[in-house]
Amino acid sequence: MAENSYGAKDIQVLTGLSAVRKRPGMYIGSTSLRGLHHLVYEVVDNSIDEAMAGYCKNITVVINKDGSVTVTDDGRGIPTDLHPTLGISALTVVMTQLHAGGKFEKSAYKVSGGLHGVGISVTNALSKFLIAEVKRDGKIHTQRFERGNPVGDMQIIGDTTETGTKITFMPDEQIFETTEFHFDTLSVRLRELAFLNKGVRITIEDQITSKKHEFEYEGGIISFVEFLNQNKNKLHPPIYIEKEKDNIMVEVALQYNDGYQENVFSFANDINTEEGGTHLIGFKTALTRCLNSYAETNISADAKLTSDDVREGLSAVISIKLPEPQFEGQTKTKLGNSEVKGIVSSIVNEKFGAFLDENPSIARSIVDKAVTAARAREAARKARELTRRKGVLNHGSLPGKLADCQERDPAKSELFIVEGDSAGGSCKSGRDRAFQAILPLKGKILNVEKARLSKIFSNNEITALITAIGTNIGDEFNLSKIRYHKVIITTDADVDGSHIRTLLLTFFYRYLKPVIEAGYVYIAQPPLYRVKKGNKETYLYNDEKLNTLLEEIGKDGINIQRYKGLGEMNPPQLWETTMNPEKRTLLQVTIEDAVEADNTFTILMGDQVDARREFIQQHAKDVVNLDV
Ligand code: 0RA
Repeated sequence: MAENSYGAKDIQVLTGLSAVRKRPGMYIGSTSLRGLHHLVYEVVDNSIDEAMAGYCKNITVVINKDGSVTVTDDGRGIPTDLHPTLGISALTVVMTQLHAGGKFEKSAYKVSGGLHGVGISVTNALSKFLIAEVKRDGKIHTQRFERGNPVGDMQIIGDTTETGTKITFMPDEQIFETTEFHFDTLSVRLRELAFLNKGVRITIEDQITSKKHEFEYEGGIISFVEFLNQNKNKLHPPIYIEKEKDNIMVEVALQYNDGYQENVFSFANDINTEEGGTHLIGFKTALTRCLNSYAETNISADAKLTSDDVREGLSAVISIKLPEPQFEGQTKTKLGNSEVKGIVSSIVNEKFGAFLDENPSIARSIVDKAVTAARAREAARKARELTRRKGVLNHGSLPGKLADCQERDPAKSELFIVEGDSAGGSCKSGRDRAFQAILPLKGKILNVEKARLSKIFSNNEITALITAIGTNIGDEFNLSKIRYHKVIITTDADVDGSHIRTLLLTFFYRYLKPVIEAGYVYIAQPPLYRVKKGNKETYLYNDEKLNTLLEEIGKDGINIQRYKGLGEMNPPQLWETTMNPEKRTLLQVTIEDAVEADNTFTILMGDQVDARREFIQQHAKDVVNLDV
């Protein structure tokens, strides 16, 4: 855009985006990894809108070698004609103005506008550069932006018979804490979008690691539920409910498996409502009511199934589309529209109720399962009362083997969970007792996948862990009672160590999920090698680093020690390499992928021997690497 063509109207455009740069959190939630990934979603949401309007079939997302991302679609292309009031191309307006919807509004339920109701201009504002390429009206148009500002006018660079939009952007390191996109995080969300928008083909490719996934699901959320229940023993084929009422479109797919975990995901206008909301409440209410009512008329008159009882072993997806969603809650992922609860519950009541009446044998197996759950819950309650009376889980009586720290402020305290007494001893001697506590756990902790709550409470290693952490679990869980803001899983770099780490993560995932979500769970990174040449020694944390080093300095006169376990390091070495906050690296555990995590745990720990064998064979390479 020529310097002299700026006028008051353009200044207004530019202030719009400088607000985004000044307070990015207001528009994308945060400037952490989560916010970074939002940049991609804001663009993809527009492509999804095109697909839902029937104009687009293929969407591809590529993480480029330079760290930028390219999103391409074969939709109609962003309009490129002169904007009637602003006097600049519509492309420039869409890219530089917040809420450039208005005249361009495409459908009643459009998802673009995303989680925070913004749009593609926000991605532009927070990008070091962005290049838009639009194929439309027989021409290829392009325009470059830097930190939201156009760098020159839109150009026509060629002819084409195709239509579509290609957006390449580089996140601005002045804005984000990190600018490195995670393939897995993007992949999970894009898969979700492919489930929620049946028929769209979404491809994601990482040119740095050469990973590539393609998603296309003709079954929509039915495919989603099948995916959630893969590798599980299903009680019946998925049940699908669909109905529109008062301009609100409700879709539900559900299927029970013979396990105990609940896997229910809810969406409003394709946004994953992680904090739930009125649609989820409506669903749960109706589910409980239908099953109680079926049980009362057909099985026993006094069925008293709770909502928890009917959700054991349930995998379900609730997806609603509504014209004016209200998002509330900490992460703006809780649906607030009050009218939705009644609409969803009446639709589920009607349709699921009818399904049960028409399918008595399936109805029977679901009710039987819920009744068993109700009994188990009662038994668990009794067991819990018993342990509470014994004082096992009471605050104040810390486990005997916990070597606690002196610090009392949880924000400054760290807990190392260490495998075995001998490693525990070394860590105890190596630590800084002012703020570091050590809890040694014996061997393999209880396999939590197969155990019910009542059994978990009677396992010594588990109760020691729960008491040390301080939050309790289940109904009594209270995050504010946490005793350490860093709970660090410290296991050996071998097969056993990785098994114990998986078990601990399973336990955290199932019973202490908010502790992971709060960012309090970490994995320690003990070194794999110590390389000594003369009196110079270096610790190395992976095989690649070792190879690089050996290439650099050659093998002559070098002493390499491979650490099989923490026990092989003396206490000062442990401090130096693994525990000293100044030197160590910790991996923070996140629940980026509750679905994926659930699958891994299920495969590793569940009943399905074939799936487990296959998983272990597929990952055998990694396991061998760990145990050279
Ligand atoms: C405004 C209006 C129309 C389409 C789009 C924006 C649009 C935006 C993006 C962003 C990525 N891909 C996109 N595809 C389309 C409607 C255009 C029309 O009416 O022809």
